Amino acid sequence: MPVATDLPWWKEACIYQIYPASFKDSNGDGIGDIPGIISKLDHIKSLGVDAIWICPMFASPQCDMGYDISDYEAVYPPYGTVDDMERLITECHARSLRVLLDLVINHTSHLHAWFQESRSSKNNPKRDWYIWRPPTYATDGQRRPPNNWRAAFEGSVWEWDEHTQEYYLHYFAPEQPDLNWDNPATRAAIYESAMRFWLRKGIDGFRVDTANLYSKNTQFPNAAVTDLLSPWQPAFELFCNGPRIHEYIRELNQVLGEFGAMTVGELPCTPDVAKVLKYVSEKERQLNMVFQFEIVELGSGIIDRYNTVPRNWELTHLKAAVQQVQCFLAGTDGWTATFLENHDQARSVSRFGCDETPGLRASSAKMLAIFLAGLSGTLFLHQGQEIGMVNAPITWPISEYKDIASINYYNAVKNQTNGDAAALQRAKVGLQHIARDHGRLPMQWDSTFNAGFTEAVQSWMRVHDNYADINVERQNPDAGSVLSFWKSMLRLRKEQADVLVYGDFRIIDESNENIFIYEKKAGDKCAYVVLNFTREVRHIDLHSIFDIGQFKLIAQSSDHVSLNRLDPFEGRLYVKEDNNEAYVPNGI
Ligand code: TEU
Ligand code: CA
Repeated sequence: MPVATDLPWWKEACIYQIYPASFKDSNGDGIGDIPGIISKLDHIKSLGVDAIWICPMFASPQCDMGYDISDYEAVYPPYGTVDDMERLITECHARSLRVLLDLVINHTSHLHAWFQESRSSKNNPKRDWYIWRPPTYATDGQRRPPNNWRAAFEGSVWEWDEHTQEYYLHYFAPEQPDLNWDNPATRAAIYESAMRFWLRKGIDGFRVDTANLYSKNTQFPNAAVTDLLSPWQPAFELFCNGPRIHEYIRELNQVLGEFGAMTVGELPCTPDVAKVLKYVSEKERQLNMVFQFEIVELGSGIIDRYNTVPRNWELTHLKAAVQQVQCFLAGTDGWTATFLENHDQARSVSRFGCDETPGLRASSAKMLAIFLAGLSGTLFLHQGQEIGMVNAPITWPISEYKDIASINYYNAVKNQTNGDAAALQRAKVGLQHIARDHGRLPMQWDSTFNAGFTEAVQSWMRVHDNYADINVERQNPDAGSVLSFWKSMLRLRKEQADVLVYGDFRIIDESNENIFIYEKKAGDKCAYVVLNFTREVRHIDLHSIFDIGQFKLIAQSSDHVSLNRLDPFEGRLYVKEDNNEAYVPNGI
């Protein structure tokens, strides 16, 4: 059984993600801000979480909502000031909440002083801080970029610079030029400006953006042609896990070590367990844990993420993906991060549950809470998930979508099809299902105008029409609400941390496409999580699966439990206590 003092704080933690633009507007300009976050810390604390992760609040022209940073040491003025951030850190620590910031260091904004210098001339001392290449020429004499890679937000990864007659590399938007990590001076400047500046202010760690993208394959080989309609080919896999990546991440970890700070890194396109372990194994000293994408990418289009339809996934695939992430808990010295939502994802109720009626929405939100709270690893909860917020409805026009990825995808379809109405309708269906916008809708605080998010008439992003039904104020006093359910699940997760946070995970019914049952085990202690992932009543013989007489039902999403009959989207958590001494939870 784990002993409290041996454990770092973050293993048993639940970390609450805040999207600053959409959390709480304190001054009526329609944009969330840091004083707004401070005003809601008591709500966050009341959930029973241990830390917050704030998405980028740094100075930025906001081409990609702050993931394009023009000054790491300044705050985006509509969000507040560095002083506000210092106050936020103090106020969090006063409530025993730790603070993680977002570390976006694969690229900067094109307006960052480093890039402005770099692009000013070929012999500027910072020229080599970004990745510049001369053009190539096709047989017809046309100027061509060095290769055929498609950027994450459409178009080529290479942008032509008239002034110095070279291309620069950008894996994301042209306004997000990639830094050259092979240059030691660049790395030193990143560590100083993006990391130590904030670590010295007392933050407790970082969520590390695109943690496996920094090291480039400088040969820049062409990607295989899979999209015949476009000159630019999907290449994200070729962006990842370059030759020097582990050297860089280890170096980054040394900087964090100076401050005892923790990390959770994003690890896209890396399903391979051995490869993941290279990053998260304790003896490698690289990252404490990573976000893997196998679960949240389920049902995404292959060539174009948004080229898909609702519920385009099978439960057996979800099971396999969960297995792949949970396997780090048994027999490795790694760790894992558990999540279903973030600011790049649609709402989990709309994707994995059902948002069609208030009843099914609430049941499936609770079922998903049991599902997540039963899984091992560090748990991440995205703002609004605690009240069961759902995707924007299909009736909203495309103009309500503000994300650069959504807009660029929609425009690409428009250009490729000459504005074909059916193709555009399909694009909208895909976006309504998995656009990043859904996780960015304003937080629903109460049933007053604009959900109590802002007093402005115009919120930066439209508030969901359902805010009078789904909001914090309404759910708080209601013992049967999704919010109360999440609070009780987070409490149970702490009480049963030995088996729920640290236990070994095993799928019981691998081939069942309707019901997901998994077992958690830690020594003599054992738990079973039983989840109906369908909108129909399902029958099952639980006796044939485990000795139910020895187990206690400690969480249930339905009001009435009938042993072998599962309501639509019903979830249950059974635990068999061992007779050992009580578990000592890990304090801050
Ligand atoms: O996301 C990086 C990333 O890999 C995602 O684009 C991911 O592939 C996608 O969401 C599919 O699940 C990070 C940030 O989270 C995102 O908001 C930024 O746009 C991006 O980096 C660029 O900084
Ligand atoms: Ca504001």
